[in-house]
Amino acid sequence: MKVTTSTLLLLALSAIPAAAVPASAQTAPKPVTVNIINAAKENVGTATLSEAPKGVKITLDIKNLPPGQHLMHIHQFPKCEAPDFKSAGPHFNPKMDGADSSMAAMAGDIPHFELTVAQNGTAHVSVVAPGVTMGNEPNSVFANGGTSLVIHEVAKTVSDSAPPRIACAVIAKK
Ligand SMILES: [Cu+2]
Repeated sequence: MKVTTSTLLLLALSAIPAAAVPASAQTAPKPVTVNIINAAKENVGTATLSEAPKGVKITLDIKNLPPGQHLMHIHQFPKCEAPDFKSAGPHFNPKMDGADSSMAAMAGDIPHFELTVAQNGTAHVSVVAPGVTMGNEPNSVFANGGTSLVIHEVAKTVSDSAPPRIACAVIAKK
């Protein structure tokens, strides 16, 4: 019995380092929290990006935005120059390898999502952007120095162009 017990103890002890630091924890990107500003350069909350099984989960903690529905996308450049945020460029749409790339939605799109801001100007919601990653891929939100999260005035696309941009957050590695 004595041998068995000490053998078990040894096994248990040797298993501790592997259990304490799983391999996935060493390679998974850390969540990144970015500040969102409006056209007046005021802080209107944060977005926390974390790796999801498929895509990047964006958790929004919004204050002082106009109530109602808004479009939100990931745009190409990590630049939020108020008041129009045109510096953020077009939707993030990296060239991807693979036959299906031309058929795919743009990486920066967040399909079937409208950001709903309550009457008091707040929103607490999370959504997964399925076309992006937080790794080293061309469609990573950190590719080419980063991207940006852009919130539009309304949720309707008017005559083929996106509505004005009312808020923006730079997404970049710190
Ligand atoms: Cu957009």
